[in-house]
Amino acid sequence: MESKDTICPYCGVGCGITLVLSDGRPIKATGTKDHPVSRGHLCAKGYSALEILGSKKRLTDPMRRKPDGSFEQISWDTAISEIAIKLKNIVAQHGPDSVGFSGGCLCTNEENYLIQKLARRIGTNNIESCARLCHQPSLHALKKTVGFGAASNIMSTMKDSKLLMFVGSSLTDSHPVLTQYVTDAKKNGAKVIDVDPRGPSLSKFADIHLKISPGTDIALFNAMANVIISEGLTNKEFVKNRTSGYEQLAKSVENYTPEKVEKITEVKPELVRQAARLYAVSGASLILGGIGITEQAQGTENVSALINLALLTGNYGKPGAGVCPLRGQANVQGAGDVGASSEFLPGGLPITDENIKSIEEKWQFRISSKRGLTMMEMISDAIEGKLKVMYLMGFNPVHSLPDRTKTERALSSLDLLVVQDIFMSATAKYAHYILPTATWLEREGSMTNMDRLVQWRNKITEPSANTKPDWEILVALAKSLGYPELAYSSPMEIFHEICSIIGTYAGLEEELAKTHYVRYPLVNGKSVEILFTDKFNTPDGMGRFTPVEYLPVQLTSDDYPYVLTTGRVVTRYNTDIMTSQASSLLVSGVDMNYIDIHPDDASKLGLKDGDDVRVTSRFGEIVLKAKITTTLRKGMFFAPMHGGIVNYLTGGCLDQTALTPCYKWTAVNISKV
Ligand SMILES: Nc1nc2c(c(=O)[nH]1)N[C@H]1C(S)=C(S)[C@@H](COP(=O)(O)OP(=O)(O)OC[C@H]3O[C@@H](n4cnc5c(=O)[nH]c(N)nc54)[C@H](O)[C@@H]3O)O[C@H]1N2
Ligand SMILES: Nc1nc2c(c(=O)[nH]1)N[C@H]1C(S)=C(S)[C@@H](COP(=O)(O)OP(=O)(O)OC[C@H]3O[C@@H](n4cnc5c(=O)[nH]c(N)nc54)[C@H](O)[C@@H]3O)O[C@H]1N2
Ligand code: SF4
Ligand SMILES: [Mo]
Repeated sequence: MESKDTICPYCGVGCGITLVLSDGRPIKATGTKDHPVSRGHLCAKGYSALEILGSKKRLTDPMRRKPDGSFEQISWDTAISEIAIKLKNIVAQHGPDSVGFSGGCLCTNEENYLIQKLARRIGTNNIESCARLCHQPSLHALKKTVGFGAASNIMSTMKDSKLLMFVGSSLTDSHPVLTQYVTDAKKNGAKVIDVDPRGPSLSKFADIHLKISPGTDIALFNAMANVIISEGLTNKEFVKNRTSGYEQLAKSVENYTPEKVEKITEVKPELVRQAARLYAVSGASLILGGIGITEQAQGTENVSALINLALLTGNYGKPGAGVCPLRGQANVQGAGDVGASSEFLPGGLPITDENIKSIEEKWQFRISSKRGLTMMEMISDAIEGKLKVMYLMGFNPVHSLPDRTKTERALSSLDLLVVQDIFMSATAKYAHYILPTATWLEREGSMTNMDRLVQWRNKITEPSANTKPDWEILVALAKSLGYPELAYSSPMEIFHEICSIIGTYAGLEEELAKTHYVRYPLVNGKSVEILFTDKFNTPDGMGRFTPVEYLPVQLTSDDYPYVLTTGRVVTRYNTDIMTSQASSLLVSGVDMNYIDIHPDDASKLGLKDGDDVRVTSRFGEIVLKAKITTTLRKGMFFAPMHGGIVNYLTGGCLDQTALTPCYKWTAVNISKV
């Protein structure tokens, strides 16, 4: 039987899928044996990925909303020309900053490059992606301290690690295929520390579980730095030759003794000491960070505090060491790299006069020097009537943004909402125009995973019904708007332009033509698995210590005394649009609108398994089904993000640097219905 390789459409692991074909149609998904990251493995979502293709709910034709709220089918020409005319009129009347775009983290690099170039051609930097909602704080911290916003080491480096420290990650749910590397590491004698107020999700593997009080990670990481310094466990040579700012860092953590910090973190001082010693002396310690520490009021500082630990102990630039953000969506790393960001130009360049000039020379049009609006700013501006248009490619904000009531109000206020999607999402229902896109198997292009692996995804079948690839839709719209700078005839042509514009992607097109995947950046023409072996990417080559203080956020009150955290389960993906169409993933009777409750809280509140529970926050009220479990801390509750209603509760608090929402920390009250 014929087979063809592709990549899983879901998470940032970027697993290789080998499709078995019959008469040219894919009939079965299996793991690609020699794939450099997944090594033949897939999780249930990867195996089920084909099931969504045949879904009756797929969008088939462009649609326009009628005054009564229903949708009518229209032709592509009508849809594109009407959108172009409306866009032009609104820009002429209200200026380019009245328009906001979102790239899609399940779309290719080429599609994200196109949409950000289109936004900037219109004259605005209002272009965002889902990165704002998860690892933008990691990006900020990494850029500031080591000068490059991606994983320092690749995932297979775990086998060389002697200590793996997972922080705010539910790896077995969120990146399940990576657990094979944890097993390898354990076989080689590695120890595992898990920092998470729940779980441990890594229960099979964790040697030390620091069941921290939510939102207090900085205090813990500073206490670990305090132990490392006070017990003389720093790598003195590394600190002297490779870093700057040690004195300030040492001073800043003086007060963070494990004993003082216990009041904040509720972690026993002896456990903090054990963790710090293990981390410092293992010889090869790797930090893997999830969004449990970034979707927080001090998200960026959390990541900086972790990088301080790696710099103190020389855990950079060697096998089995480093700091790696566990990126979320299949192409969130790439979307940011190619410029789907309101604060960075392609290549992660800040919006400065010098950087604007260098890109303008290549693009041959003027770029705005004003920082764009972040996603949450777009929502607020839409409500205030300043933002008139949103153009969303593969993004479902009604379900995924905090404070759903506010998001719904914002989208209802727009003069023009265009949604490019494969399904009728909660967001598409608010659209004036819905543009149906071909799925990942029906178009080609490159995707960049959390491992810095740029993979070329082949087209397997033709676009179904009257759908079109995202890149073709954007090229057609640009043509209708009269922008010859965006006239492309293939994804490969766009990829060549990306490689010529973005320094870290330079040379990839030749390698990709040979192998179908290549790891960036190339150094002397070769892929590098370990970054920063002799210097960091900062202007002076030094790793910068960044002192950070723990700031208590007192969000709970008598009215809202409990902490709700939200996250993932292994069989559902984000807003569940796609996974809800895969019947093999659905267990009958299992609904995602539930809430995990500790048995002690359950008895205090008079709740038992299966009860309806009223959950209220400052932003809304919902009803969830009670699920009693011992994996939680007392006074803390967990609800999956997939069910669709939990974001009626979240809102308000943002990371102060990256303006990422604090999905991991909402003050709530709980009662029996
Ligand atoms: N099955 C599945 N996989 C996915 C996704 C999916 O929807 N489903 N989505 C993808 C995406 S977009 C992303 S971004 C990734 C996210 O993957 P992860 O980073 O694993 O994110 P979550 O599962 O949301 O939450 C991570 C953990 O943070 C913990 N946490 C909460 N508060 C705190 C705290 O204060 N401190 C610490 N240290 N931990 C805390 C939670 O208990 C939870 O276990 O997953 C990707 N993979
Ligand atoms: N409460 C709470 N909320 C959260 C989080 C949390 O932990 N808790 N996590 C946040 C995080 S980390 C993230 S990343 C966001 C995710 O938020 P979203 O990005 O809004 O969620 P997805 O479900 O991934 O939405 C992707 C959309 O793209 C569509 N799509 C899929 N493939 C394609 C394609 O090829 N082309 C096009 N045009 N569309 C396509 C899907 O049908 C879907 O509608 O949610 C955030 N929201
Ligand atoms: S781990 Fe992620 S990329 Fe791999 S099969 Fe599962 S969802 Fe797909
Ligand atoms: Mo994410």
